[in-house]
Amino acid sequence: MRRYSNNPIIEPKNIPNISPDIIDATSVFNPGAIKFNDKILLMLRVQNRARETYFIMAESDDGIDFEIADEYIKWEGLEKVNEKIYHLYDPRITKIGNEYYIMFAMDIKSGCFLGLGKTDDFKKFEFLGIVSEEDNRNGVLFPEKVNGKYLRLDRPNKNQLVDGPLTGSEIWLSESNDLLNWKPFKKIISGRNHYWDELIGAGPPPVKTAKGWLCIYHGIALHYQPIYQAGVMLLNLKDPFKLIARGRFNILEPRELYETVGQVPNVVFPTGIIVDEFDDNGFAILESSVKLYYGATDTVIGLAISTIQELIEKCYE
Ligand code: BMA
Repeated sequence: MRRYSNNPIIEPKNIPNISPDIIDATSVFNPGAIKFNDKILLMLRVQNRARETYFIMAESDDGIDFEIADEYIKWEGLEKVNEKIYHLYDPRITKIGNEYYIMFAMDIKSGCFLGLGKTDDFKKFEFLGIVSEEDNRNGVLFPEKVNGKYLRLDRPNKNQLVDGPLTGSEIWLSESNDLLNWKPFKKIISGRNHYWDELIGAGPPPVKTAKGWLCIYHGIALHYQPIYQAGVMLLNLKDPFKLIARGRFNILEPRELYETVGQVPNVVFPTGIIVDEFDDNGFAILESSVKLYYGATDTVIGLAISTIQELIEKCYE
């Protein structure tokens, strides 16, 4: 992928003070992205100096210069969780029908689970519920039902890193009839030990192309310190549990200073994708440009650019 030349596009200093909770923000990263009313919207993950997490909306005409809201998102219905909530983070936004769904990780007292919210105007946000039974992260909804079921990629957390978080080495496809109750259906891919993607997790929502569902995921190489990178895979359109191709090489890795030095070094973490053009049947056009939004070092947001065609080719390399 090609980095935008003026990366990072959003930094902590761009976050307005939202007194009394956010003053002189520490970091802004791992944003959800979606097109809405001809604008590109990002849902920013912002951390303050208390290391508390907030979601803040940002909007742009060109996907580069963003205007950041001066209030943070308040989820209606979050009070129905009767357990201490520490953080909601890493939102992924998917449009299904006329609704916009946001799936995010929730650190609560009993572990890390997937939460689901929705909005139709990006002004009012409703929390729908906790939607994973087991510890899980990186939940990403498909933009339409397939074979009569809602689908998502997710990443059960089953690997305990020494001195680190509970993480995972498998991306699964789960299915649901109502978006609230989910059943793991099939494992899609496993981490490749010794290579760039030993631990893995889904990235932005899958993109429908004539060649299959194009999915960007993150992979972690377990060195002295973990290195977070991004890669691609292609899933069968009608049976998305069937892997068609998976790239050997990563498509983005920490190289620039803002990707190597920061709160958490050596992290690029893709969470938002904007595809410019779709055909009348809802397939991304091969020549269409793709904007990938990613968190870098858990500190700033970067933008990287490619095309659908190039990303599909990378799946086969
Ligand atoms: C992962 C997630 C991400 C984070 C990354 C690097 O486990 O928690 O939110 O960006 O680690 O710290």
